[in-house]
Amino acid sequence: SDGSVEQKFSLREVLDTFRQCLSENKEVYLQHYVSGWRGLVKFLNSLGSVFSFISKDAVNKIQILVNHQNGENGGHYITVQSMVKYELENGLVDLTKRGGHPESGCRTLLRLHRALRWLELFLERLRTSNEDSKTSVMCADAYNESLAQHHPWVVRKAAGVAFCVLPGRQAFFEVMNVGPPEQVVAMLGEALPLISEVYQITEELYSHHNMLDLP
Ligand code: 1PX
Repeated sequence: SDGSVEQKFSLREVLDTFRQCLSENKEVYLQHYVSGWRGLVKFLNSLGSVFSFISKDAVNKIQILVNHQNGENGGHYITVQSMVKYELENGLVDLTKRGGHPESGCRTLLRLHRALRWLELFLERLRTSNEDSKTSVMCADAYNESLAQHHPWVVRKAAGVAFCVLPGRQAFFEVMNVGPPEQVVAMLGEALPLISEVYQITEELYSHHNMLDLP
């Protein structure tokens, strides 16, 4: 809002939380992962209510993870690695079909993890785009290459409609509140390797435990 003294939302801070995600021995801190997503959801909400069916689902998943962290077994939900170990060793994950554990941390995080791949692809397209590039097209291409493969037709259709009302590249860059386009591009260049590393580490962990298709 104009004239307000409160710190303006900046995507830079959000992407910085992904820097804090990695521990020294390359484990992924759940707390920072979750706050990264919180910031992204805030950004999404600032784009308008057409996107609320998307942010609602993300918020729901964030809340499930937060509940695990604050629950009586919260001590096991410090890193993604410790969460996976704990839930697997205690039979808390539905591995082949949905059953007694529809809200396991593992299946919930997997949904955000897949969305992180979309983010990585989308941001890379934004980074290398030019003034004539269309955000809707970049977003749809990134989606089709990643998340769409895990979504039923009706969700893909709704997502496609939402992409069409994305602001153009210039307005989009302004909402990011990072500065002039060159600065946005530079920030993306810094943030992308971090996001990519977090994604890669999680992907290898899930693949190692055969959990890439959790129901
Ligand atoms: C500078 C760019 C920053 C943009 C930040 C945007 C943040 C986007 C946050 C998206 C989070 C999406 C989480 C989706 C998780 C999911 O796949 N859920 C589905 C499966 O869950 P289930 O529990 O049933 O197994 C669920 O069915 C999802 C439904 C909602 C629709 C998801 C559409 C995802 C489109 C992602 C692209 C977001 C476009 C934002 C445009 C900027």
